[in-house]
Amino acid sequence: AKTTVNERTENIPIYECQRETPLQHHNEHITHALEILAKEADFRNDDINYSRALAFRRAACVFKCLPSRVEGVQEIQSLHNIGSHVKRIVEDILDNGYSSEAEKTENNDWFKTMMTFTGVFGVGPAIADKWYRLGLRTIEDLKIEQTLPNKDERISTGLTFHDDLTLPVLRSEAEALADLIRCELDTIDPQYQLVVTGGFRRGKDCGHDVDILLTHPVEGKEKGILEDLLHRLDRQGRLIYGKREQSTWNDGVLQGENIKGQYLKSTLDHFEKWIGIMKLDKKCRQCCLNYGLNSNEKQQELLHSSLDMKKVSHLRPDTMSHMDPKNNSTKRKCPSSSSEDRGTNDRTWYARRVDLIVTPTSQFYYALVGWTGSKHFNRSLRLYAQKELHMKLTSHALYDTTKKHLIPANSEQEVFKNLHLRYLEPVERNC
Ligand code: 8DG
Ligand code: MN
Ligand code: MN
Repeated sequence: AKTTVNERTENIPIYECQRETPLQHHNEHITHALEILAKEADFRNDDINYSRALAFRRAACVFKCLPSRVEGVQEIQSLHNIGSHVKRIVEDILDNGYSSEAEKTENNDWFKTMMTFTGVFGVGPAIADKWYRLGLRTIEDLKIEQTLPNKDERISTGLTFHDDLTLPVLRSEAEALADLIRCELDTIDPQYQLVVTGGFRRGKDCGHDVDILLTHPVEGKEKGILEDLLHRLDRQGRLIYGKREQSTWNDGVLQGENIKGQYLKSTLDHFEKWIGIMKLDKKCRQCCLNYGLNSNEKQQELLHSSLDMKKVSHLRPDTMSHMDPKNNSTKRKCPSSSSEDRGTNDRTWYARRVDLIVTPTSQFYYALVGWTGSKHFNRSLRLYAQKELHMKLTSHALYDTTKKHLIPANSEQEVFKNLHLRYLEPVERNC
């Protein structure tokens, strides 16, 4: 007999980290609307709306892990994390094909402007809202308004390279960048290891940046690598802008003043890192057809207008050596450095957002889980650790607050084991 969605889903575990959330799922028509409403709540930037955004995201996550498309509202009656507001939204979608509330939000002037402005590197909801209230609406408005963004070098760089930075970074570019850095590291000390984390490690085909984790098997030898590496990249003329942050980690951090849950709100950690913008040759963009491309229409358009389609990569994430920290890649030939800046249109490179993070080897696997994400998955892990195990999880460590000691991990599997959770592959952490 055919089982109903109810029968198949009533045992969905409470925490997102206890269940598989694939990249592609069956309820995009619902999650799209919920994510718009979550975004809008985020933009409002206060405690009440923080909770509202979380509620929309939690609900969206439930729909992402359902085994089939929801066709009737009775199917979701017994699901947890679906409140009356979300039920009304789903009902509207099932009746009319779309959510009038989400559509209204999408067409709202403030929301549209907030989307545009927070899309600029270095701009958060507070600044975006300030600009909105000054009557500014478009990127052009910001560029003309000399006084505002130029005060902040980060924002002015974000504006200068806005077109590039809103062009999605492709997997082939993440690979090329990793090759380039791998090559430099090899000449310094081949024992240095790097792994591409973030969305690419979760199987995404494109993203807003490249997140790279760096480490060395000898504790302490990771210190200084970033300075050395950045110096080399700078000499090649690859750095456009960047801010290097020193490590602020110490043993006191893990007992954590924020144990009450404040740290759940923030993804910030204490690693030495570089948050910046690099030049990457245009020829590094190769279309990747293995996974379904992001449904976002703009991305589709951009993909097809500006891509070199000659080479189509069929690499899946699990076949890529960079994505597996244990698979030490063989030495590669250094790709040639990018050519000189020759103005905007005929230049040979794109500006790309890059995060480089340095971790001591003892914290590597916690860092790997943290920097693989998703952000919501991390939040769920941390909440679960705190509520169910009385432990504090960060991107640095797992700390048992009762026994007052650290729990080490020598693999990602061990991180999950320490948390008494079934292991989830990175591609199953897309909540
Ligand atoms: P995208 O770039 O493909 O659009 O998405 P993403 O790769 O999932 O998001 P991200 O903003 O690049 O963040 C990657 C992960 O890094 C995310 O799960 C949060 C995590 N993370 C930490 N610590 C920190 C931190 O200090 N700052 C930031 N921005 N992210 C951090 O574990
Ligand atoms: Mn990323
Ligand atoms: Mn990032």
